[in-house]
Parts: sequence; structure tokens; C-alpha cells
Amino acid sequence: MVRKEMPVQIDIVEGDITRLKVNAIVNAANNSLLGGGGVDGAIHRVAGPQLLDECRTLNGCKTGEAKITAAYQLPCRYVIHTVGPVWHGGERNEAQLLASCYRNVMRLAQQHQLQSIAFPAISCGVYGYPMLQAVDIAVTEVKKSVLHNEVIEQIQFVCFDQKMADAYRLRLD
Ligand code: AR6
Repeated sequence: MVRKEMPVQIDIVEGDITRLKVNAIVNAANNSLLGGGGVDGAIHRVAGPQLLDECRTLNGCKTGEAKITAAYQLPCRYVIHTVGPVWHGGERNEAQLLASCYRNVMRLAQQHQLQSIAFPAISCGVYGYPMLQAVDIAVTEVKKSVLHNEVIEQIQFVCFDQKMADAYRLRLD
């Protein structure tokens, strides 16, 4: 099915993803799904220990895949955990794996009939993915996915700093 109605709103937001009252925020997690630093640490801190309890039942997550949980003390409804690739120079399937993160998150969003979703810049922190290349993949995959999604209304790309936000602006203009 191809989307016919109103276009999806795509926004660039500077700030902390844990504050957003969207249907789902995306977590840039690791294979264990048991927490870590960066955005993962922030999400677990705000969600509280019940999130970790639920994550323990999921048996981890492969790189490029995604799993959904409740959001507990966070203001959003769900957290979609995905595991981006570690950047090794670009010859280890990094681009395909990062694209697969965005596609699998959007697939879960469709399955759960989500209207709004907020993404951090997956793999762009500790995992070292080059910013402009990651932004290009994020925007390309999300725009492709929304064409086949009748429910989604708003996508937010959440940036922790201005440099990241500028990279999205450049790509979306
Ligand atoms: N809100 C929005 N963006 C954030 C926030 C926040 N609260 N905190 C950080 N960022 P990273 P990765 C940005 O390192 O590279 C964890 O330990 C950050 O500036 O969180 O995918 C996991 O457990 C950067 O642009 O994720 C994994 O082990 C982006 O989010 C590993 O890090 C992603 O940075 C995953 O590494």
C-alpha cells in the first residue's frame, strides 16, 4: 500500500530524547540490551529499573535489528531498542547494518500503529559512525519507509548538539 494522504512531518530537534512525549523513542543500544552510556544510559536512567527488567527477558538484539518495550517512567509510550554497527572504516557492512536499524524500527512502528517516533543519531556517538554518512542513511531509509506507512504522522531526528542538527538540516533542505 502506498501512502496517499498528508505528508509526514519530519523535524530536527535539538535536545534530550528522554523528554519527548512521542509514541516511541528509539534507543541506540548494544547487543546485550542491558544498558550502557550515551543515549542508552539516559533512557534507562529516566525509565527506571523496570525497563532493565523487561530488557532482560529479550535475550539481547543483533546488530541491525530492533525490539520494542514499554517506556515506564519516560513520557513516551514505547522504547524501540536497536543496535547500530560499530564503525570500522566502512568495509564491514556498516552502511547496510545502519540502514537495517532504521528499517526495522520503522517496521515495528507500523506493526504497533505508531503515529510519532523520535530517533537519536544511531551509531554516531561511541560507535564512531561518520556523521554525514549516518545522516544520509537515516533520512533515506526513513523517507522510504514512510511511503508504505499509512499511520505515521511525525518523525523527529533528535540531536544532542548543534553540529549534528546542522548535518540533518543540510540533508533535509
Ligand atoms: N538525547 C539525544 N541524543 C543523545 C542523548 C540524549 N539524551 N545522549 C546522547 N545522544 P551513543 P552509539 C546522542 O554513544 O554511537 C551506549 O553505551 C549522541 O551525542 O549514545 O550508537 C550503548 O549501550 C550521539 O550523537 O550511541 C552502546 O554500547 C548519538 O546520541 C553504544 O553506546 C548516539 O550516541 C552505542 O553507541
